[in-house]
Amino acid sequence: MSNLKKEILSLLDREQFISGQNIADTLGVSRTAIWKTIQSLKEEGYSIESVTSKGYHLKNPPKYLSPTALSVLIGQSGLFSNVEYFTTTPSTQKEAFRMLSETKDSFMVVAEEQTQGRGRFDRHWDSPGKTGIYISLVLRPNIPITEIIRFNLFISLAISKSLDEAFGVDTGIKWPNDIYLDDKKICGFLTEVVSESGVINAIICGIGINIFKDDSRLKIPTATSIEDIIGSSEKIDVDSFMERFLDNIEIYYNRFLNEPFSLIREDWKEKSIIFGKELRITETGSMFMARALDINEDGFLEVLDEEGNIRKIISADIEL
Ligand code: BT5
Repeated sequence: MSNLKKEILSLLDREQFISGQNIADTLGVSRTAIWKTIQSLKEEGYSIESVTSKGYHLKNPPKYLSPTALSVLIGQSGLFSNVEYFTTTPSTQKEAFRMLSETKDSFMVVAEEQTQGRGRFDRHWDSPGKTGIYISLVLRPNIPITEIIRFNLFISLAISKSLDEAFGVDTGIKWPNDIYLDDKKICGFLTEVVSESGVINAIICGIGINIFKDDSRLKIPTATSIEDIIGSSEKIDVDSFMERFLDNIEIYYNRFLNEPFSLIREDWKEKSIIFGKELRITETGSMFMARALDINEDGFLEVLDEEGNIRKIISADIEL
């Protein structure tokens, strides 16, 4: 990502104009270079107004994600060292796995569209272009693999809070790996791990979030998007969401590394939508009805089945 783009973006203001000469002097580059870079930012979706004798000002950020803004955020991140951005790719998970050997750091893969997006158990994840956010986070904790179930609890809270803060909604967590809004799925994530001798080498967490309306999603009656819920795309600012998201991922990832689940248990349960309901649970092919009792320190869900037995579940499909 061009540094000049980032630098120009940091100088452009929503309220006032800045002259091309002023930008050129501040950054020590030619006015032609400024002009070219502004054109390139416009192609990325930035609405930049230029008025003779006044200069430039930022009217509106792009409607969808901007690779430049994302790269600025990653530059400020205490967690990720790099972001790999694709306009289209088969799957960000696939790319993330491919890149594992290239670096020992934590990084992110982001795509505007996935042609072979996948869910858990190789199910399909609908990923049409510029209507959702498709991300794979690669994290490198040096901890036992048994900790991974707890990871999902912390990460689900980070995603849910980010959506609430950025879009003024009230999402719910459907254990183990869905985020719901108004009884429909707005986000799904899957956590995969590479480990050696029982110690995690990399967590590859793939997250798909539906932002804008898309007709292809109509075939999935359980799916919804932010635009579907808030009724308009006007107030949707994807870059601001990414800022909240990266902050929260960093906060909750650090909490995951340093704190027991008990410290976020009440917050998590408040966001959970599975308690107090009759659940249809499918676990390794067999189905049973049960009610959720609690979530334990290790992230196992405890349920009471119809025969009165308490069962501990690690991962399952749950229908409400
Ligand atoms: C998940 O799987 O919910 C995890 C989805 C993870 C997707 C991300 S996107 C970035 C990264 N790269 C990838 O290739 N994948 C990850 P699961 O619990 O198995 O849910 C899959 C089911 O959700 C499907 O069988 C559909 O019923 C439904 N579904 C598919 N696409 C959807 C969408 N866009 N929104 C809501 N529901 C969807």
